[in-house]
Amino acid sequence: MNPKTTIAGLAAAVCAPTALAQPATLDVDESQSSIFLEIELDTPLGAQTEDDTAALDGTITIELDDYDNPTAITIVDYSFTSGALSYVFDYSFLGTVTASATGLSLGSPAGATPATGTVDGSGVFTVDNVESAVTGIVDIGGTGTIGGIVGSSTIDLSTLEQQPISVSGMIDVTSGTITASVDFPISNSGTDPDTGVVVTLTGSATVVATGPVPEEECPADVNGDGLVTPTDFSAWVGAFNTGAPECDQNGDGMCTPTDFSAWVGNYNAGC
Ligand SMILES: [Ca+2]
Ligand SMILES: [Ca+2]
Repeated sequence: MNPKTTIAGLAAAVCAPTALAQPATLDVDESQSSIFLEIELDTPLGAQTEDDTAALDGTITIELDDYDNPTAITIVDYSFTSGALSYVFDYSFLGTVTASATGLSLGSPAGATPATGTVDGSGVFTVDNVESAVTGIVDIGGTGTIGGIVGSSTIDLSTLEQQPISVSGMIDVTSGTITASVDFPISNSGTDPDTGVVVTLTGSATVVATGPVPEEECPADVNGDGLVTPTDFSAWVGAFNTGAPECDQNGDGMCTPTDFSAWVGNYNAGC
């Protein structure tokens, strides 16, 4: 049998730029991304709140159900790091407390489950139950009476209880480039066991990240010329004979005769 007769009459299909759902890794634009962190220091001599900001760097990996008209977004993982933050709490004649936050990072804990949310027609999205791990060291020290009360304490943020967060933002796909503007809330508190001083952290990581729309997978285009045509059949036969990766049309990791009917199916599906 001439195998080409098997597929005779199938129109050649040009691979459209629509991508199948697959993850896209976006780079954080440090010039547009920052962490804002407020520290409330609750001491027997009163509570005070100070804030500071620093640039943020890192990556975020997302997946859109449709890179042309997304209706769902999955946050696969993310990892952001910031520069040091510093705080001065002025207790007037009672002295001064200084705090610094170093080694700050915000990201998905190891083994986190990707979380999915909906995207509306204008690209606005919310994703709930995003697992979050905040790490970093907050060092606190002081002078005068307040310094004596607060003492010198170190809070390791990674030891505090970590709760899943709701992440919101805006997604835009233009000319093959994805731009995500995302707000990650930060909320945590810790108590120094020796002094009873309560340190509460509140803030957010505001991230603008960009990256290319992932390359589409087009398994039927075995010869990789960007077109799905009957010549891909002979290319598939060649891949079958040599056991090349392109032979595997059903994605089971093996090159077997069943991949022939899978190729026909992929051919008919186009790209
Ligand atoms: Ca081809
Ligand atoms: Ca296979």
